[in-house]
Amino acid sequence: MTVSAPEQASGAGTVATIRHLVAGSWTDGDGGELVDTNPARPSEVVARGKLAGTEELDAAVQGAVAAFPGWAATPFPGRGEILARAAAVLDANAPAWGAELAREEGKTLAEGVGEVRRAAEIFRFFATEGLRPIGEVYASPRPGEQIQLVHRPVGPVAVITPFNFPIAIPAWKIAPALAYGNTVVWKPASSVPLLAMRLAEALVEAGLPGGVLSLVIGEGAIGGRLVEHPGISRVTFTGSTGVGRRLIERCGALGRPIQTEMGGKNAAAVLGDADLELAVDQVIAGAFRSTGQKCTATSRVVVTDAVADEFVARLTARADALAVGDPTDAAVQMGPLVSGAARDGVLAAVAGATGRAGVRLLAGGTAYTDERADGAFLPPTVVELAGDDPLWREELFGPVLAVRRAATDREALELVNDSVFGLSAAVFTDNLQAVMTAMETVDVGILHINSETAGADPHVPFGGSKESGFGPKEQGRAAREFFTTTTTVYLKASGPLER
Ligand code: UN1
Repeated sequence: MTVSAPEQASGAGTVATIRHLVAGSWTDGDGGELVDTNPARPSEVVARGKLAGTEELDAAVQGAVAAFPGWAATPFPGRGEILARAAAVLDANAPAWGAELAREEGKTLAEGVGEVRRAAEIFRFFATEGLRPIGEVYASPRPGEQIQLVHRPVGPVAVITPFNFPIAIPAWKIAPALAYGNTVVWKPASSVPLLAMRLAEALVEAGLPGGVLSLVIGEGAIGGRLVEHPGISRVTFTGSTGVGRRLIERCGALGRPIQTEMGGKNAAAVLGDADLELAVDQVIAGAFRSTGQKCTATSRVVVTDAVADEFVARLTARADALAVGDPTDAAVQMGPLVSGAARDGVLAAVAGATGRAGVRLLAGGTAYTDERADGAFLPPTVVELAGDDPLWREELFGPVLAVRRAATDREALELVNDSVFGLSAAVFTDNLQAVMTAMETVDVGILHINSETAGADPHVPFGGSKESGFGPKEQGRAAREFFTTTTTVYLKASGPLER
């Protein structure tokens, strides 16, 4: 099949054309218009084109079904070499694609380039996955028999990804899906089509056979159709808890396995003996990198009374001092939110809270009136709460940090658990008893001792508890659980060796 790639790297001022990769060919889309804009300067168009329509989606799934037997039967060096080549393409393009990421999504240039390199790292990890053990052998209670657990690919997988890590989250779903022999139909958030095309482009350049990965850029309805499509075997989703829950219900009705990575309201506990300089540094990074738009972002802090005044004073000063502006400017530390609508939603939640009893605004909280007013900018915002409040409970997905004080270290750790979410938490202390208590009682999927709540290494499991996640964990060897199915084989010869 002929494949013509999208045009080369688009710098400031250029407008890329949105295309979809359907069963091995780049297509123009037969759905509605899509205009992808720069959230720092909404009048600047980054990419333009058409959304995918239902015919393209159906062709993509058919392509994935048709390509599956050949890809599943490809011995692992063949699959691994393609993933390794894709990693090299990602690395080579990291500066250009990282800049596009900053322009399209709004995170800083350093974070954008870092994210493309992280995607490369993920592909490198999964490129060698075929060299690791792929099954288990058990003893049998019967003579002459062995029991083997064999992992097999599951079939065409639907991958649905959010805007906030436009290339890393797709990489950590697509790389293991492909490494274990599955084919993929991928629907990214329609606000980040350019970076989605870049990842697909890297895999095409690496030699991925047509149909093994299709990219359909569409809105919610296309995602819904994809999830329910009869050709799809499993669904992996990262996004909001609301959408995730609806997809879980749909998949439940279809008896279709689904893995979801959803919301977070991650707390950092700063205990009485904490290194305050470290804690302030890490909480600032956790709360405001990516403009707080990470499911792992620090959005709550509990600080023990003994150090609360000093911690809050230092934290507020640092938040006020962050440089907010165009994320492609290397001196800027925090860019805009993904869109004006996202900014307005966060602003409304903060404005609503500041009228309530027990809520004290310490930093930020109001929109810019200078040259940043047109962009989706918000200042780093810190709010102190005297007790419970919606700002304590609801995920805002923006640069807003809610602080509460606790009388004791024990109470601080208890407040970390005071959430329906359980993705990640951080505890700042060198007190071994507090660390052990946190390890045993804090109900989260990821626990950081003396580091920020965000971040995920590619070789270790990632995912949350409570309402943050559903189904097996992602990344590292944990990814095998979702992207393979097992067959327990009772293996016995039918008779003696000599017949
Ligand atoms: C990170 O903390 O670096 O959607 C990654 C999210 C998470 C990824 C976090 N699934 O923000």
